Amino acid sequence: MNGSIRWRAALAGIAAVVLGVGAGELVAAFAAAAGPVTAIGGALIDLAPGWAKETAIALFGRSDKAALITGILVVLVAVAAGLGILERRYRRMGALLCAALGIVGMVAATTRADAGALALLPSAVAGAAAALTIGPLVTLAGPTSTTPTRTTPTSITPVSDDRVADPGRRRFFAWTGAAVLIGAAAALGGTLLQGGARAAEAVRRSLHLPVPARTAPPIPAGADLRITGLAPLITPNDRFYRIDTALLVPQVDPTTWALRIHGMVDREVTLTWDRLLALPLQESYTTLTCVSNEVGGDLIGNAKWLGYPIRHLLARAGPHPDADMVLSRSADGFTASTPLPVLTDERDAILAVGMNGAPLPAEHGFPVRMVVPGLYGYVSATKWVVDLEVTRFDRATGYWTTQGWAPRGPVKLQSRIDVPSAGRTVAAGDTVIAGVAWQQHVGVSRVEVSVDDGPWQDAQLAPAISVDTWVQWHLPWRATGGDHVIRCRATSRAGQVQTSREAPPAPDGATGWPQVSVHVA
Ligand SMILES: Nc1nc2c(c(=O)[nH]1)N[C@H]1C(S)=C(S)[C@@H](COP(=O)(O)O)O[C@H]1N2
Ligand SMILES: [Mo]
Repeated sequence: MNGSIRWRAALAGIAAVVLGVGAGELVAAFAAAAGPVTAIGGALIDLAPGWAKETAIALFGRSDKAALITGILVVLVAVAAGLGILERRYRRMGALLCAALGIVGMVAATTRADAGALALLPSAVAGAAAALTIGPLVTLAGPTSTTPTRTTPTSITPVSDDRVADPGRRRFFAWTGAAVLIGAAAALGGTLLQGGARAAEAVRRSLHLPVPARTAPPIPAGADLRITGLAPLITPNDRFYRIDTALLVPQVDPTTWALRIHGMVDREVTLTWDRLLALPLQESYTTLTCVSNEVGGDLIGNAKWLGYPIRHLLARAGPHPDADMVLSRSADGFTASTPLPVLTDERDAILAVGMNGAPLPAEHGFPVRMVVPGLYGYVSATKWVVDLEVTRFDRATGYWTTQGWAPRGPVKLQSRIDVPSAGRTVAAGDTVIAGVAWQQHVGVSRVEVSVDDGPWQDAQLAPAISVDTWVQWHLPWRATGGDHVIRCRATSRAGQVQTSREAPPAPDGATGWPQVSVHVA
């Protein structure tokens, strides 16, 4: 057997596995999941008997995790070399075993306590990348043992000649070198990105928000009707809708976070995390809505926010009289255009740090976001906010406005039927129709329901937390057999009746009456 070809096959195996692991670690950073090596390491820690862990700690101390990772990498390199040699002998065998290694990583990933929806992805990608590259790289290494090779005469060709004359050899080293470099760069990049993510998450978890200087008034009795199928009055953080342009949730370290207020102001103001937390923070309930919400849609949620009024910060900066807009900008470059008067009037437009008693979840803007009652999120609710530029609507444009959406986005009067849910079969007899209605910062004074185009009947409104939140409503209904269509419409505290005119979400919010079809058996 040709020794140098065997070495190259081993090298090809290593290169393929390095590329695979690198791809896996990079994907891990974007999938917010453990990389293949970390997943296997974590599973090994769980599987290892107590004495082994203690020995490792005794031997390596606080470097025990680094030692474990190093150990895994050494074993992986040895296995990879073997796979390359195998692949040369038995075509596809190396590729198959690369895929099998990927599956081992996937199984390991499922055992992690923090395994998310994308937990399997990094190892799947790693296995696939290695399996796909090992064959071609081994082919470049030289003729396989099954391919007829020139025998004895070439074996005695001087090595130096071989080096100079063999372009295949150069191609092999170019490709393997490229695979190793790309894999190593991806692994490094992925590890750094994951490290950043973990650092921000660790800070978030260990964080204790200050006690509010002003707590929210208690929720009125009966505000939450607790009807099965009806959206709860307060939306739990893990059920709160999420809308943003961020493929990878931005990881913002609060200790280095700063907000700059500048533009058409008398003096620039910079706020750090510590100084923000030292301010008298206040709680407020505000319902957040997305302009993309269809009639009947669920891109809406209600939470208790903790934050500091933006108007006080703007007052410090001193906006110029001819300014009419604040362009807020996030750490990842999203921008929103908010009318200046909305941020300077008495409403609870805040820089929020807390959501339902916890620090903002990363995907809802940790460490700091804006919450502004009365405006759709795209023109007000900037998450991961780092910059407020006082400017004018005729000088600057927010992210979605450049995509054709309206520059200003006041929330439109809307309502939704949650019970009975659409398409359901309902048992005949006494039941209930229930839902929510909202027009933040205006408030809802009435909701009416019509069954099968019959007369409008007044639903009973639950007490509202405030005009800044949605309100629940219900109406007893004696359901008779057959198919029925239920519609509703709200009236605002300003006396406006929800329009029946149907409009799509673009450019400034959907309108029309929600309707639900049910079958009563
Ligand atoms: N940084 C950033 N902030 C953002 C967005 C975004 O894409 N990036 N989307 C906005 C939109 S369109 C909405 S509706 C709300 C949604 O907030 P949520 O994801 O916390 O529900 O965030 C707003 N803030
Ligand atoms: Mo939105």
